[in-house]
Amino acid sequence: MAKILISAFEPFGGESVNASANLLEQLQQQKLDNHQLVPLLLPVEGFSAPEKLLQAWQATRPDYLLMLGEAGGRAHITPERIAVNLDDFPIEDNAGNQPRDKPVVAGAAAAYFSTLPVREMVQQMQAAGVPAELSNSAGLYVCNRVFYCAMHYLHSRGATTRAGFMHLPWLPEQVANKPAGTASMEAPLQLKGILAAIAALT
Ligand code: PCA
Repeated sequence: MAKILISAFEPFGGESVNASANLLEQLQQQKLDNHQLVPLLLPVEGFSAPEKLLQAWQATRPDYLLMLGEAGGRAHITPERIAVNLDDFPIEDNAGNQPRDKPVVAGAAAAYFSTLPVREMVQQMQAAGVPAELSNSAGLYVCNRVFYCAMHYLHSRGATTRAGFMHLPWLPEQVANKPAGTASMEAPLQLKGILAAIAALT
C-alpha cells in the first residue's frame, strides 16, 4: 500500500471554511484499496506551515506528499506544475505576515516542478467527469510557499517521496454572497475528483 501524506489548509481571507479542509475531512471517511492516507491540517501561516509539514513528513516518510489548497475563483481542480522561489503575498496570512518580493529560500533554485504525475491526474479526473486542468502557477502566497519549501526540502535530502500541490475551487456555499457567475464546485464532485487523482498515484 502506498502511503500518502495529504495536507490541507484552515480557512483564510475572510472565509469561514476552506474547501481543502472540507475535502480532507471527507477523504478520511473513505476506504481506499491501494493507498493509506495520513491527513494533516495546516494553518494559513507562511512561516509555520512549512515547518509543520516537514515535521509530519519526517514522522511519516510517505511515498507521496499531496498538498491541497483552495484557489477561489477557479472552476476546475488544478494540479500545479511548478513552485516558484518568490513570496509576494497579496494579503496578510493568518499570522499577520505579508512578505513582498522576497525569495522563499534565498540562493535556492528559482523553481521546482511537481514530481507527481500531474497530466495523468488531470486525465483521470476528466475521465471521471470532474472539471480538471493543469495550472502553471500556484500563486505567490502561502500555498506556493509551502509547495516550494516541501520541494526544496525533499530535493535537498534526495528523498524519494513524490510530491506536489493541487488547488480546489470554492464550495457553492462560499460563493453565495459573491457576484453571479463566480465559480464553485460541489463537495461530492471535489471528492470524486481527488479519488480519481489519487488513483493516478501508482
Ligand atoms: N489557499 C491559499 C493559502 C491557503 C489556501 O487554501 C493559497 O492559494 O495560497
